[in-house]
Amino acid sequence: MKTDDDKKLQSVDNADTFLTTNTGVRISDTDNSLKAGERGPTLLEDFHLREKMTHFDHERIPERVVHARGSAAHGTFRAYGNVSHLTKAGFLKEGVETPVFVRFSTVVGFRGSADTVRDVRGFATKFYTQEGNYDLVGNNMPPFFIQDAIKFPDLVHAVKPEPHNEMPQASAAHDNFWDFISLTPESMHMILWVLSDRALPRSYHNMEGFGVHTFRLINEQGESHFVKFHWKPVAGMASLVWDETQKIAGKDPDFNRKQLWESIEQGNYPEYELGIQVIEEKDEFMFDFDLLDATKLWPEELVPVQLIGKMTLDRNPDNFFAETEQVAFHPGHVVPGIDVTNDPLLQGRLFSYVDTQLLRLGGPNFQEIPINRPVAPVHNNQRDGHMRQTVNNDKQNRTNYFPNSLNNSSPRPATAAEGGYVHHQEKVEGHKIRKRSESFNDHYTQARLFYNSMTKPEQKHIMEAFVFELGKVEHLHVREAMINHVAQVDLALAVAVADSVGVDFDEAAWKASLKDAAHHVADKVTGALSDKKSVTDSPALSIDKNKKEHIKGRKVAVLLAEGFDHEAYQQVKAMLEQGNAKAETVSTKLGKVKAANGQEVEVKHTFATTASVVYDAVFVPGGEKSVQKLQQMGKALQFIEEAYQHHKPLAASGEGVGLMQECRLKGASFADSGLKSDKGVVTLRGTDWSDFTEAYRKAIGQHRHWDRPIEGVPA
Ligand code: HDE
Repeated sequence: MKTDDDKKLQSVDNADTFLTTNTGVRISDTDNSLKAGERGPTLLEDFHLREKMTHFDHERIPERVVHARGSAAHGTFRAYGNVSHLTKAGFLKEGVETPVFVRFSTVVGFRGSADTVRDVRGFATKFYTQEGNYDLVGNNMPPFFIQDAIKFPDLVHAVKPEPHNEMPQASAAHDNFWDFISLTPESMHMILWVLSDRALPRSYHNMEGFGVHTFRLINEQGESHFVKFHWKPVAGMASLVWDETQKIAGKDPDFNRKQLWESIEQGNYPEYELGIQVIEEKDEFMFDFDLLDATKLWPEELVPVQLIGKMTLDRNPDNFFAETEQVAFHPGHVVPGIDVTNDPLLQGRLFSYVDTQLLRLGGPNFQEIPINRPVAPVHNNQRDGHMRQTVNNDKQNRTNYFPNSLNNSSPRPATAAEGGYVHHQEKVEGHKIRKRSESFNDHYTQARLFYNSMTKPEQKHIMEAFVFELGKVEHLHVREAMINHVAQVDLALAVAVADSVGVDFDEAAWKASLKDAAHHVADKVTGALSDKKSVTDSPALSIDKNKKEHIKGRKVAVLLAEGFDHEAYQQVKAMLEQGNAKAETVSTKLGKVKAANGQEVEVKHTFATTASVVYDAVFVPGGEKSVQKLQQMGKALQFIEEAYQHHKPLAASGEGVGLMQECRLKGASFADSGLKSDKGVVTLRGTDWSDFTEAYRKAIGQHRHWDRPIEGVPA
C-alpha cells in the first residue's frame, strides 16, 4: 500500500535547506531583482524574478461554484464488519482500516466568507480503499432543495449573491432566493431544515452527515438493497444560536475551521460512526414517500439506522491548497458493492462533478494530484493531457490500446470474481419523457414531520429564522407567497411569521379554503397512501432531544484579574480538564496575573481580543480585588450578560456571585449561602467545591439552557 509520503512530490523544507528555483538551482538573493546599476532598470534576464512572479500570478484556480469555503482533515475509517450479507465492499469487511480525507464546507459563501453563516454544511469523505477510491459526498441535512438536477443551476443562481450588485455574501436572506423558493414548493422540507438549528453547527465535531440520495448496496450474490448513509457524531449534536453566529462571523470568521484545526492538534479527534438504513427491493413502494425523491428522508423510527463503522479524524492537512483546495470529490467514485439509483438528482450529479474538476483543476489528469490519487494501483491506456504526472513505461511496452496482442491484452478487464465493477442490472423501460413521477408530488408532509418533531425552543428558532429571512425580502408578493407555503406546514407558524413580516394573513379564510380542498386532497392522498408506512413524529430529527451530556471539547472563559481566588480557579480548571474541556483565562491585559494567594496564571485573552460568543460557558471566580476590577470594566459585565442571553452555562463563586448579580440576567437566581444551580447558572457562597464543580459540569453538559425567560435576542 502506498503511504502518504509516497504520494507527495516533495514537501518538507527542513531547517537546513537552500532556497532554489523550480529547476533546482540554488538562489543567492531573493530580495533584490537584477538591475542595471543599483538605481537602474530591472533586467529581463532575471530568471528568478520572472519565475517567482509568474508562479505568483497563476496562484489562483477557480473556486468551487458551490461549497467554496471548506476545511478538511485526514483520518481513518474502521469497519465493524456487520454488513457482509448486504455488500461485498472490501472496506466494510470486519476490522478493515481505510485512510480517509474529509472536507467540510458551507455552500453559498465565497472562499473567504465566514464559517458561521446560516447554511447547509457539506460533509464529503474520500475513502482510499484497496479497491479504489470511494467518495461519500454528503451534507449535514438529509433532504435536498430540489428533486431533479436540472433545477440546480437555477437554485444556485437564486441563492448566490444577486447578479447586479453581488450582494449579499453567504446568505439566503434576499429576494432572488425567496422568489425562487416561493415558486418551488418541493423545497419546503429542506427550507425547514435550513431555518433550524441544524444550519448553525457549534462545530464539525457536533454535526451529523447524510448521503442524501438513496444508493444501492450489492452483495456477493449480486443482490441489491436500497440504502441511505448517515454519519453520527460521537460527540453528539450541538448548535449555536443565531445572534451568536452573526457576531462570531465578525469576531472570528474562521470559527469552525479553527476549532477543527486546534482540536486535532490537541488530540481531541472528531469521531463519527457510519450508519446505514436499509430497505429491501421488494419494499420499494411501501412508504408514503418515493425512495428516489431526494427531498425526503427515511424516518429512523420506520427504518432504523445500523452502525457499521467508525471514522476518526486525527491529522490536519500539511498544505491547504494542495489538499483541501485540490481534492476532487465525485458521487460517481464508487467501488464494487456500492451502486447508484435512478434518483434524478443523483443522476445529474454523476455528470456535474467531473465536469467541474476539468475546469477547476485544469484538465483530465486531476486524479494524479497527490490528494486524489488512489492507493489501489492504476493501470489503463489513458495517456497525455495537461499536467500529466505518470510516466508510463511505453518504451518497455508500447501498447496504449485494448485489445492488443503485443502485451497479452494487458491491462485487461476484470470479471466480478476478479474484483471488476459490475453495474447492477436493473431492468429499465419507458418512454422518453420530460416528466416527474406523481409519487414526487407531496411537498409538505415531511416538512410538517420535521417541524412537529422539534422541541418548543427549536420551533421558536425556526419561527425567528423565517422572520429574519423573509423580513429581508423587499417584494411583498414574495413574502405573501411564502406565508402560504408555511401555512401548509403549520398554521400557527404562518400566523406568527406573517405578523412580523408585514403580511396580512387571513387565518379564517385560509381554514375555509382548506375545508373546500379537503375532500379533494383526502381522495387523492388517502386513496393512494393509506396502506403506506408513515410516522407523524420523529424524535431522531431533534438536536434537543438527542443531547449527549458531556463536556469534552467545550471551551470555558474564566474572567479574572489581580487578586482572584486561586483555589476556585484550580477547582474548576481541574474539573474541566478531567472531562477533556478547556479553561481559557480572560482578563484586562495580557501577561501573568497574580492571585490573592500570590500564585500566578498566564492570561490568554483580554476583553479586547475575545468575546463571550466564542466560548461555551463562563466562570467568574471570587477574590475581592479581582471582582472589583472586573466590575469597573463594562465589557466584563457585557461578556456575562451576552453569554446568558445565548443560553450558555454560567458559574461564579465567592465575590464573583456579586458580580453576576449586578448583571442584567433576567429570571436568574443566585446562592445566598451555599450552592445554587438554576437555569444553568451555578453559584457558590462557601467552599463546597465538589458539589459546585459537579453542578457546573452538568450545566455545561446541557450546552444550552432554553428555560431562561429571554425574548427577542436581537438578530
Ligand atoms: Fe454538489 N456540487 N451538486 N451536492 N456538492 C459540488 O463539485 C452538484 C448536491 C456537495 O468538499 C461541485 O467539486 C449538482 C447534493 C458537496 O469538494 C459541483 C447538484 C449534495 C460538495 C456540484 C448537487 C451535494 C459539492 C462544486 C444537483 C449532498 C463539496 C465543486 C444535482 C448529497 C465537495 C465541486 C468538496 C460540490 C454539483 C447537489 C454535496 C458543481 C449539479 C444533493 C459536499 O460539481
